[in-house]
Amino acid sequence: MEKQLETIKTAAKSEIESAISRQVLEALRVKYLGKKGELTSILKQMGSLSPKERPIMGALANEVRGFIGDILDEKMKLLAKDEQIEKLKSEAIDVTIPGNTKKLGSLHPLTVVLDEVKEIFLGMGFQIATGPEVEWDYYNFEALNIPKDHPARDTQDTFYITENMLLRTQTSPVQIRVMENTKPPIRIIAPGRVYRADTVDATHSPLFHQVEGLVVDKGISMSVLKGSLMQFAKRLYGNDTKIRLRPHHFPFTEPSCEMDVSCFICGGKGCSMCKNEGWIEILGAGMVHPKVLENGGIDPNIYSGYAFGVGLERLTLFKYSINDLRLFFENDLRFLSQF
Ligand code: 2U9
Repeated sequence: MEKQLETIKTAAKSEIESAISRQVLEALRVKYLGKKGELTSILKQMGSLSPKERPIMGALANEVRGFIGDILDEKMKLLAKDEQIEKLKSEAIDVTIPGNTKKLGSLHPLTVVLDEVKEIFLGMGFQIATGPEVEWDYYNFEALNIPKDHPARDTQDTFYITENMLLRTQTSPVQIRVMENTKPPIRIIAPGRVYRADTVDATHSPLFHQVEGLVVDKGISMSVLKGSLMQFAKRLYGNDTKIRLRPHHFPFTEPSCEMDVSCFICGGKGCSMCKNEGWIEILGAGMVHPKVLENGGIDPNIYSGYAFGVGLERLTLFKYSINDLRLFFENDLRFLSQF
């Protein structure tokens, strides 16, 4: 029996020492110390010993039990510590790994410039007005003094839904609608998409954006127009910007003009941007035609007004020295992410 106990002790020691996990150790505890374990089955044989041998074997068995119990506990602690270290290692955060930066989008250049234009006019007391892109022929042409046989119908050819319904060629119909239901003073800008049956090239697109403006009040004159549009030009292109008005013709304004700004690249000396002119044309404007005021339900004998129209693409091309308007519509991120 003594030999059996020694064998158990040696086998238990080697198995416990080479155990690789706490589950394996638990299994060894059951194997050696459990109710049906090897040590218990030996103790059960004690009855067959002589009264002299019994206490000696009893003491030896207890010593083996204590020994196995101790090395089990010790090994258990050791493995728990190892597992803890492994866990900490696997959960450790490497603060030297570069972070996952989220790519931020940016505003479209047309939106950037439109926001700037809005800000400038809001600062001068204007309100923002909008209206439908699908318009009646009446609001887009007739009310603006462009009857069916007018040559301006050719330069503003558009897409027709029916004979009387079309995609608007300008945002002017918005101003007619505002005049119809607003008593002056009126001070609005109408930004929005407009359409023309044009072939796409570097300076033309069948869809583009306009910002038009309308001021109607008593005593509005050409000098009010000039002062306001000069402020607009200075705010958009810098305080040193100069303007000049050249006579022009539009069916809806009389007198009419085009406004040039001094070239913001060369300051007026002449360069490739201004084609050596020193000036760049940015908008059209004029005093609202009396007939157009009447069409909007406003008495031209009491009120007068000025209006202007500007192409947003054109403003933006100049602002960022871009030479092809198609870039605005192609959604190439190499272009768009620069703004
Ligand atoms: C009402 C009365 C008058 C709006 C105006 C222009 C001059 C003009 C062009 C700019 C570039 C069109 O996009 S473009 O090709 N527009 O030159 N627009 S005056 O006049 C109005 C508008 C509404 C009731």
